[in-house]
Amino acid sequence: MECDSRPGPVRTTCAYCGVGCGVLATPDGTGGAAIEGDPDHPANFGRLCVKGSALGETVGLEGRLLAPQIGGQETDWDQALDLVARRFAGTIAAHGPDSVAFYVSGQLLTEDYYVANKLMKGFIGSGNIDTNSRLCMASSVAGHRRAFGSDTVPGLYEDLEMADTVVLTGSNLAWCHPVLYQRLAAAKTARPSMRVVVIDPRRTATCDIADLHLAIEPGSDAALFNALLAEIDRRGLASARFRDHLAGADEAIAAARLSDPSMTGLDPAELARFLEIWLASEKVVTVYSQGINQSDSGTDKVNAIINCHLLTGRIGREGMGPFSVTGQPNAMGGREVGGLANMLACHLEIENPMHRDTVRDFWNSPHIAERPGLKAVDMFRAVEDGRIKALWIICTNPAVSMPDADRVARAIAGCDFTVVSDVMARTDTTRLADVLLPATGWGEKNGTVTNSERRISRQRPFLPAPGQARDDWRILAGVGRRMGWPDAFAWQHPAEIFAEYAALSEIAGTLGSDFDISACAAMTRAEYDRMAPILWPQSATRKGGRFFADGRFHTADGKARMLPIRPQLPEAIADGHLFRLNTGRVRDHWHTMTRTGKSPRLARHLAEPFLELHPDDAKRLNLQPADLARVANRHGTSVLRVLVTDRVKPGHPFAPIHWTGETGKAGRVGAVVPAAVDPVSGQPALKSAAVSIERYNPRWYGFMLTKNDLSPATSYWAKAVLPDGNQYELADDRSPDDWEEYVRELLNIDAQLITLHDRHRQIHRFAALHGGRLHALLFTGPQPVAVSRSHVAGLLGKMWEPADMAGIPPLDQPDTGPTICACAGVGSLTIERAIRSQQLSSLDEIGAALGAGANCGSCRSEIRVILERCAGEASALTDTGDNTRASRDLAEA
Ligand SMILES: Nc1nc2c(c(=O)[nH]1)N[C@H]1C(S)=C(S)[C@@H](COP(=O)(O)OP(=O)(O)OC[C@H]3O[C@@H](n4cnc5c(=O)[nH]c(N)nc54)[C@H](O)[C@@H]3O)O[C@H]1N2
Ligand SMILES: Nc1nc2c(c(=O)[nH]1)N[C@H]1C(S)=C(S)[C@@H](COP(=O)(O)OP(=O)(O)OC[C@H]3O[C@@H](n4cnc5c(=O)[nH]c(N)nc54)[C@H](O)[C@@H]3O)O[C@H]1N2
Ligand code: SF4
Ligand SMILES: [Mo]
Repeated sequence: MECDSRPGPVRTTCAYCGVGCGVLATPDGTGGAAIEGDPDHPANFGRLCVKGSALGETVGLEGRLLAPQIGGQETDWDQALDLVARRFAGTIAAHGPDSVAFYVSGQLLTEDYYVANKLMKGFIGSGNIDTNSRLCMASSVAGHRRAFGSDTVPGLYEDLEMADTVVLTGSNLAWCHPVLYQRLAAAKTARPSMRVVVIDPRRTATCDIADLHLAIEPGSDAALFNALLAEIDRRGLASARFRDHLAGADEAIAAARLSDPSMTGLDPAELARFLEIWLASEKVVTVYSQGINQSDSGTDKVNAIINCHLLTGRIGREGMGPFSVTGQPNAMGGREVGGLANMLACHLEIENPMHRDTVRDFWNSPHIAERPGLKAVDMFRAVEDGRIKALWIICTNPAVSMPDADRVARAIAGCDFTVVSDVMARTDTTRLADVLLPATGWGEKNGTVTNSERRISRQRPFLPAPGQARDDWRILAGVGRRMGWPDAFAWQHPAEIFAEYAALSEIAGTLGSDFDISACAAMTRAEYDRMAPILWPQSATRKGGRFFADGRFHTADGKARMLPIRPQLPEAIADGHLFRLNTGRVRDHWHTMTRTGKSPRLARHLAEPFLELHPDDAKRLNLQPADLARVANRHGTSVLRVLVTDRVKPGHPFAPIHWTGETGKAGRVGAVVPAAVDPVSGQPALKSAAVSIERYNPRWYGFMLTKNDLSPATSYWAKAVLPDGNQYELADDRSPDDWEEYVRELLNIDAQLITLHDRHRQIHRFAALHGGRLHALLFTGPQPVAVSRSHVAGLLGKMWEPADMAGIPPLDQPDTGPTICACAGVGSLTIERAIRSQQLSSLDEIGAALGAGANCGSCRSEIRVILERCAGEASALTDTGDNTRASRDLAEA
């Protein structure tokens, strides 16, 4: 174990989003850890969001994969690695290097990523390594490379604080980059003249601090930024200083003039206001994320944004620039090491023969990939049709997160040989593997990550590696050595990998690469262990800072490229019965929930997969709040709880991406997302699936709590973890003949069963007791079950009382309502009551009275909605952001 044994907290970096917050972890000696924000880390200065604060709840060993498995049987590392090396080598010998592939992840550490890339591109000699960053950052990478000649994020986080105008487009920063959002919100409070514009077809929590929200027609961002570009030109606001540093300006402006601003669906006054705000101040930052990238014209959208910054010269100086925020903790690091199928390490290019030779010479490798490998969607197609016969999936869950997810899952299942490295034993993807390899996870791993502003921070271990778990780099190196390259994969410590990488970056720097961290090449292991967060570049001549203020870019002629953009909306949906499904994230969960799903605190906010549906659509479909909807197309089906809200536009429902086969029966939205991709970047259009929606009419609905972990045999279920068990939303197509027998089977227990039947109303309630204590509780009925989830969740394990069967708190015990503030555990009804009884009128007063919203601040926008509702401004039900609220409000009615 390489655990930092000094007393006191270990400095590390959060496991989740690309903000890359510094964390102080103090192990509790029993496998857990106390977590605090690192006050000295320049990303967060001590702040953490709710996911970061709850990290300590997710490091437990429940569900961990602790030993290698072959065909479902535990084995040892030698057996497993020998088999992997033999099968990969055999496949390559018989079918060539392109018959194998790695599919990796922006959650790997840089050192892991470097080794995977070296093995595939340098030694196996194929470009077939791609990453989930293809689903995430590829359009930004392609847009940067087209404009700047390199994948460079020019600015820094502090630019958001220094700007006079911050535009957030396709970004729900409040929920997805919460600490950066908090920094922005604080800057705006301190300097109220600052303007914030949010561009998103949905009204999200991010709109809370917006002076202007443009609910544009989905996919129309390029038309909006083209309108801006044309206006910049019309008003003569092009930068004279920058003119000689740009190529393609005339063509870009001509294309912008031709494009039609009405595509955005905005009324002219809104559009004019946007142009006014953007043009009024020189210090503008335009932040963008998946609403831009995950589109079939994602790269064009990126360049439409960058065009405006280039033409005005608003780039690379304090408080200005285009700013693509990265999603995963090491999405940026993966781009740097060449994790994408079309890149080499250190931002060198696979298409460039000199770059290829340089990397091959440096690695002293037998080959180097001659051409880009298959991008994620194509890679799984090649797995499907047998061109790829051996596949290694590392640190990602493609059976859930890829578009056309059912097809991807079938392809993986059908592959001759699939290896999956994960920290968890049971995921939708591990289920399909021939060989499972246990990786060390956050808190155990040792290495570096790079955040959205190019800051490299250390992740340090503070827990021992459990069972036989090994670091991902070590697993990969073990296979490399076994495949016949002992010297190239001989590292003993991640510091050695980092030093090798830094040395390669020095050579890359001489070839003109922006990514040069050669100052780290001579770092000793002790220095690496102590390394403070640094911004790249770090070379003899440059230390950190912004890029491009001088107008020098990484293209052959040094000029930036402006691109002529012809905006394209997603293909029109001809069939009037179809909807355009938008997908994205919720505040308290991380992707496929393998880690956040372990935290009862994080499960309280949104406990079930849901569908945000506009009231007009709901009416048309005869759907009431808390009904279930079947969302389908020819690719697959998903069943989701209906949340009626005017946050979304008619025809454009929204569903979260987090639910899987482990946490639900049919909540995987990837099943209905087609695999259409952006032609330049290969990034899938994950925000606009054409789907049909219909009411799902089960025979009965149920809500169940149990101390056990079950996969109910009902036609619908969704699970959320409780401190002392699990809760399940249920529905089924068949009514049992004998409820009691059915319930015993469902609960899989032999316990005392207390029953309550109202056969006339078809309502049945069951309590299963062990020694008088509540082991399980089940409520069923012909309508969505209306009980107070927060109340009954607290009953598990307590002595049973008849009142428990009511499902609502007794009169002397006020109902807390669904959790709004996960940090302080405060529910919506508690907040409402306090507002009314104590006449609270501001977020600060609520924070002082209840603690709600006073810690990480992630819930402040939801609290504000409750405040407004109490002031009689917003409608009930539709606006708290909590789907389970829909069911519970029925109870209140
Ligand atoms: N809580 C939480 N935070 C996370 C993650 C998580 O799983 N949970 N994941 C991390 C990762 S990997 C990523 S990539 C980031 C993603 O961070 P974001 O990109 O901010 O998150 P999303 O919810 O995917 O999508 C952002 C918004 O794009 C909007 N949108 C959809 N179509 C369009 C369009 O055509 N134009 C515009 N302008 N907007 C559109 C959606 O309505 C949505 O609100 O979050 C990171 N942070
Ligand atoms: N419809 C739709 N689909 C989407 C998106 C969307 O907005 N809409 N967003 C896309 C985006 S931006 C992203 S980034 C992807 C994310 O999608 P995924 O990458 O598939 O999601 P995760 O749940 O983060 O998967 C990480 C896996 O790695 C495991 N793991 C965690 N730590 C380690 C480790 O240290 N080593 C190893 N070996 N394993 C580890 C986890 O248990 C988990 O199984 O989803 C994409 N899919
Ligand atoms: S904002 Fe939250 S999830 Fe993102 S790095 Fe910081 S603490 Fe982690
Ligand atoms: Mo992502």
